[in-house]
Amino acid sequence: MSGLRARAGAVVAAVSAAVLLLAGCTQASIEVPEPAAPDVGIQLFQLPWTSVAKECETTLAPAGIAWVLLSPAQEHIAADEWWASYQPVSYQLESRLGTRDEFADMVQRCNAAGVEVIADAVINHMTGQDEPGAGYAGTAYAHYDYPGLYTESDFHRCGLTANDDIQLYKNREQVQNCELVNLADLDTASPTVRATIGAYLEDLLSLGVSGFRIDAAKHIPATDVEAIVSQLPQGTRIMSEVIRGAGEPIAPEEYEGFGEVFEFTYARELTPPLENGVFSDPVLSDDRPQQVPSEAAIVFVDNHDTERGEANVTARDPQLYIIANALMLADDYGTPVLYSGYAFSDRDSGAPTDADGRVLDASCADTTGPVSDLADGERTCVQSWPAIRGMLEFRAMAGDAPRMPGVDSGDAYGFEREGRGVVAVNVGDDIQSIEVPTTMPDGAYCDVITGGPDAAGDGGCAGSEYSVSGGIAVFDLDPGAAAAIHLGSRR
Ligand code: ARE
Repeated sequence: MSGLRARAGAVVAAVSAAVLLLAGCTQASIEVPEPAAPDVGIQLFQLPWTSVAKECETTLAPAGIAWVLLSPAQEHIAADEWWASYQPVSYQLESRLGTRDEFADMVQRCNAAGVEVIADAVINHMTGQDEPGAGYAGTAYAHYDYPGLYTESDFHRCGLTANDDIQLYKNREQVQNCELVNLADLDTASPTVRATIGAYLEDLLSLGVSGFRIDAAKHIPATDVEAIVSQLPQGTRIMSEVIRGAGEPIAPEEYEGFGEVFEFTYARELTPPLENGVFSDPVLSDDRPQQVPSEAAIVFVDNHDTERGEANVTARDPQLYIIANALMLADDYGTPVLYSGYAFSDRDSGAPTDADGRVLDASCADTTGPVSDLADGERTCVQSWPAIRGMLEFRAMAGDAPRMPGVDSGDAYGFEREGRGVVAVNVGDDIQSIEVPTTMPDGAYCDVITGGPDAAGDGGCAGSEYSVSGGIAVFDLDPGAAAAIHLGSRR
């Protein structure tokens, strides 16, 4: 926490200095509010612990990112595919992403930099292989071998009765259809299994992590997840992965009582207008009938599953990706988590490894990108993109200011965070002008997506400049452009 406060303080100092520099300019100086504490997270997919530590220090903390979501840390099957990480064989912290010591050092360094760590906890299942064998990375099979491993709860999800359960329980062939992609389901109703999972989560907490993504939470009854996490210290952050599915009986709302949930509907509603140019409030505003309340929602443009599946907008189209992320970061719904992965042409391909199967270190430059023609395995490094950095600043400046109704003009769309900032995007093929009502003071503002105020501090803009006059912000946007101005980016 102290790191977060220190960082917010540094931003205030920088902004005040900028305001002082305005003396002598033609624009009257304005009072710039204190930026809000960072709340945005980032998923660093399949990044080794040594590299995560470095990113916390060199890119995440400077960008004002509050927390990092890791890939699973558990010992897992030996396989080249990235999803080997989701087939644990033990609760030891030894994986292709690093050793226990490297994990502990990473958490300590991230925390020291003011970045909290959220571990990806795979507690629904162990590996899918029937017998321990040569395919395993390690030798600890104790949990896989538990009697009562196969949960009855998943049978109920398949519409089976208790009697069916008893029969099916004995027949591995038949139960497989009720398990998540043939993975050996843990009996999370069992006190022994709960205690073992609890001990694993406590172990991670003892190393300094702040909370957990509960992988495949939808496949664990909410009461079981609650029973496990309620034993953890107060303040442990819990983010359940419960993919909302049309017509499915298990919904994220069941998991809201004891933490946050990933709200998959957000991206599903955010991205179609970006492709067809038809924006309609309130789809992008506060009134979101298909979504959990804002305080329970973790929102994202894509993640490691959806960039290989349902996501229409990913880093493969950087321009549209910036637009989507800009709208998400500018908005007041949910807690955003950015996604930073690697380029691939085969959905199964793991991140590049050394001869021993350990994922290679990778680091992102200070501020650069996006690079649109990445080779397979190269990292997208969204945390380094100046556009993303600018939007994180915008979000800090917007604070808790209300999100005003959106306006559209042709293929352009924009909205204000009342009195604090305005964002506008153009998803069409032509230059588009859009006027967004605002209560921001008249003046010339630097667009923070194309670089914000000049680094030289001479009152100029590194990129585009837009003006506010008489309660209207006017943007002339190139095809595929996004723009954002805020009180701290006034010239
Ligand atoms: C792999 C192979 C399988 C094989 C299995 C066992 O791909 O063919 O049967 O191993 O040998 C990841 C990969 C999987 C991989 C698995 C284990 O994505 O391909 O299987 O690791 O190595 C549902 C769940 C949701 C889950 C998604 C993938 O509800 O929880 O499926 N997401 C998490 C992680 C994944 C991970 C797992 C869970 C498993 O984020 O990365 O799988 O730990 C609708 C439904 C959703 C459903 C979704 C996709 O939207 O509403 O419930 O999500 O479709 O099917």
